[in-house]
Amino acid sequence: MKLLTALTIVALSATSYADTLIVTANASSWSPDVANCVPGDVLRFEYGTGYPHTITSGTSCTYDGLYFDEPLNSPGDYYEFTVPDDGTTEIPFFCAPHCNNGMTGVIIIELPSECPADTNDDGTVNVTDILAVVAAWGENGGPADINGDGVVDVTDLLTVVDAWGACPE
Ligand SMILES: [Cu+2]
Repeated sequence: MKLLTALTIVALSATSYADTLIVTANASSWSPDVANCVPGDVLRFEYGTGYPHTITSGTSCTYDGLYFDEPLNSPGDYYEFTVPDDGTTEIPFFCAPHCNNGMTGVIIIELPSECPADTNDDGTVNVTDILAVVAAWGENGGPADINGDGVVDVTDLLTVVDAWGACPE
């Protein structure tokens, strides 16, 4: 079982597929103004057009002092923010000069499942999940692609075996 655990850890740790999402500062809006992402993704806030902007975290047009407050003054300016992996699910942001014109947005962070090997979400990792992995063998993605690496294969099977039993509450 130690070997299985080691293999699973290797498989899981090799599966950070960070994306970069561009958020553009327009004259008085962000596009997109809702940025859906997962922890580890990079948000790249870019100057697009209009008068100088800022990318500032917080609500009610007030910097929260938590994440960022950076200028986006002219073409070529950008600020990159790595989405935190601390359980945060929402980070509101705005542009200070244009916040009152509605230049606001929000980062929505989808947290990873606590029990990814539970392919059918019934609260238990059991033979049903083994069968789901076998049935989806070789497919690209889907719930049986437990480690999210784009293919259902032996690492997913090992993850099921290693997570056998009830999911953590
Ligand atoms: Cu602005």
